[in-house]
Amino acid sequence: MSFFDKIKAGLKKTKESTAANINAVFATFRTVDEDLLSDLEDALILADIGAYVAADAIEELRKQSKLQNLQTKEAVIDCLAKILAEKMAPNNGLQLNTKPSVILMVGVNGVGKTTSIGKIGAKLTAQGKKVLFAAADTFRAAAADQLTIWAQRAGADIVRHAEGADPSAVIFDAITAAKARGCDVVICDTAGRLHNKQNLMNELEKMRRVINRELPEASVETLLVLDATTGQNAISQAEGFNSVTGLTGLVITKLDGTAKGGIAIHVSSSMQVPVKFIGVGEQVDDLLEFDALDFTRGVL
Ligand SMILES: Nc1nc2c(ncn2[C@@H]2O[C@H](COP(=O)(O)OP(=O)(O)OP(=O)(O)O)[C@@H](O)[C@H]2O)c(=O)[nH]1
Ligand SMILES: [Mg+2]
Repeated sequence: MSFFDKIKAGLKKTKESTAANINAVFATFRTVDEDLLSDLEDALILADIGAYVAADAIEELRKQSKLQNLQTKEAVIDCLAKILAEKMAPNNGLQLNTKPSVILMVGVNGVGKTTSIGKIGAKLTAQGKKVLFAAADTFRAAAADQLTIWAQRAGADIVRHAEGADPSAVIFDAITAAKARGCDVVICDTAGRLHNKQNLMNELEKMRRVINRELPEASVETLLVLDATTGQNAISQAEGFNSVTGLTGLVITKLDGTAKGGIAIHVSSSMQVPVKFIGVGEQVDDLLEFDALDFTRGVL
């Protein structure tokens, strides 16, 4: 499957549902008027783009439709796709400029952290990078086993400790090993945690401190993994994790399983954190580098 076919297939449910709503809006289209704008706004909100973001986008569309004298359905939709894409934080790609660099994956339980690490690791090793996984989800033994399988699949090394070990100690050892072995990137898996559980968030802060202490000059990407099927709760997850670890990017997973893909637009534009990847399936190559305009066109 080509890249664009994958985006299209991954967004199939969102597209079908949103496109049906938008087609209904345009069923009696003659000109861009207040009724049309208001119905479009409703369609955006139904796709989980969020009320504020939708209202801003429609306001901008009102202006642009006059300036550009938009006459056709296609022109209106294309203009709206561009407006929404521009509202999102621009994707600057993974910033991994030091050797080693670090990627810290965080998020609530079951969102796809470990799977996304496997997929990102495979992308990096395919680029010729030496990658090491740190199994800092020590909460359950199966977590490190799962990451070990992904390490084999991705051609990455792994550092793991026994179940129940201090996750910060795993990260410390992984960084030490990465320095000794000349690795390019350390990717740290962490246990799923709720953003409002203070003790677990403190543990995460400690991991972040160890990285800063051991690699003060290093590029560090802190990526929040969000499950697209969870809807509006993604916003409070993003705010909670951002206040503790400072997010540099988002990975939106399970887009293949939801009609609410607009949540990616909502979180990225309201928090001004870029979406770096989207997950559209369970296989190793089901992770796509994010392109805002392809995405908003796919949604609409
Ligand atoms: N359909 C689909 N499934 C996904 C995607 N990403 C992850 N999954 C599935 O989601 C489930 C949970 O994935 P994990 O990677 O274990 O999630 P996690 O965040 O590491 O979970 P915890 O460590 O328990 O917090 C697995 O069955 C994955 O195969 C995706 O993009 N699409
Ligand atoms: Mg996991």
